[in-house]
Amino acid sequence: MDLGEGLRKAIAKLSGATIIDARTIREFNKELQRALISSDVELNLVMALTGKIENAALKEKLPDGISPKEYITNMVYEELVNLMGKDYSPEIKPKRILLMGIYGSGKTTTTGKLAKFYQDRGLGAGVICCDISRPAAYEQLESVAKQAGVGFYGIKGGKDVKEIVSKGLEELKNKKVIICDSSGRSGMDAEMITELKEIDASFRPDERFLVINADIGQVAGRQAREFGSAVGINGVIVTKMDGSGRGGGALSAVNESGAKVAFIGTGEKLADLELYDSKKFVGRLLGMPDIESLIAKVNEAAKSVGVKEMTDINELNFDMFYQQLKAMSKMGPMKNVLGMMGLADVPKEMVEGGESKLKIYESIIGSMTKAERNDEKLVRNPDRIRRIAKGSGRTEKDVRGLLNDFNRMKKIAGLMKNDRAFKKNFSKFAGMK
Ligand SMILES: Nc1nc2c(ncn2[C@@H]2O[C@H](COP(=O)(O)OP(=O)(O)OP(=O)(O)O)[C@@H](O)[C@H]2O)c(=O)[nH]1
Ligand SMILES: [Mg+2]
Repeated sequence: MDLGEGLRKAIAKLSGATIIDARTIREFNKELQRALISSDVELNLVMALTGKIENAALKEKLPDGISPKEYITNMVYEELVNLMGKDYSPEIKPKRILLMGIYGSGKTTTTGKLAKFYQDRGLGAGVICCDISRPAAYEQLESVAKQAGVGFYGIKGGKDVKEIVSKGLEELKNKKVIICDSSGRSGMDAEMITELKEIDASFRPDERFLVINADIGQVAGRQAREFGSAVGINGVIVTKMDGSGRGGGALSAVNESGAKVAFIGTGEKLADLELYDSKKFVGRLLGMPDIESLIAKVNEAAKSVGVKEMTDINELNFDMFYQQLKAMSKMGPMKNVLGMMGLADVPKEMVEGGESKLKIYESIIGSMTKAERNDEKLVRNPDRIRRIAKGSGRTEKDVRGLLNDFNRMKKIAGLMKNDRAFKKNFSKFAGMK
């Protein structure tokens, strides 16, 4: 069970509660503890958090007009945000960045992701291979750099990091952001530290990041401390947040160590890098809509299929609706998209149902005339419904279903800016409540 699922399960227990009594809060806390501990959050932190919740929930009077569930969810949200740290916003300016970390933590992949991150923001980027330990390190980074479309420098078989750095800086002198990838080892050792210090002295980085695999959970705290005192770090990049059940443990431990989480890696692809924002992270875990990320994703997908930006919701017609459906299918798996909408625990059948619904609607809209696509009122005519159903090989009920959804979408789009209303209405739209 992942952390989000556990937390939402705990919160679901409060659904029917009309008052917060000691028993309710204890049962809730037990679930909360189980979820956090199974995600490898340090025991002391877990106990402190649930203790705080118990105290506050039993002492404070419930404000008017708010349910126990809303009240406690909000408290858990605030406490988890504290536990998981802050947000990070890097300065978008020329700089040198050094990445370090133990073997296999994701340094080389992240070097490429970061280079792309800055290049996408208008700063030409280049990477230097200072991994002199692993045989294929040169080729791997070269290929990553090529994919990212950024500059690359390395010396195949080279063993002198000082030489690599000075030649690399010369070669990449036209690049605004330069990122240096370094060797990994199975643990912190004297050789690694010496090598890092040598790179550090000639590369003179503005930022040093420790790359950590989320799988190591609370050990991340110790690692951040060790690298911090041996070489000095400006922050931590936690990778493999997509596959690890221990991400919560890693994030909270890094925060506890006093280091900052700067980015998180959420997949193997170059685009799978996110600026860390504990509010967003916790919000997603608790099933709160992440409208900002959703809108960014929608815009990105819309751009990729050439959808015209809609300025007035009344302009929405079937052509646009069709384009939007196409864009939606480019936004990635329905499950992730629903997660951002705050609907993380939608049953599997419904997710699949949603996916096949898109296909049905595509075929129905494909059978409409141009006039019908522009004017939804025409499609309300029973003769036309019959004809469109026949032409698309669908039922008349399917066509009427599309009309309903189209109209609901029109209403919802108008409400998109208001989180709560959006969530409520989206749930209605998707027939989930
Ligand atoms: N799912 C997932 N996989 C990742 C992520 N980041 C890296 N990986 C994968 O993890 C593996 C190791 O990544 P590398 O970038 O080679 O790690 P490294 O730290 O450079 O490894 P060494 O150079 O051997 O120390 C690769 O298979 C990557 O594709 C991530 O955020 N999510
Ligand atoms: Mg590497």
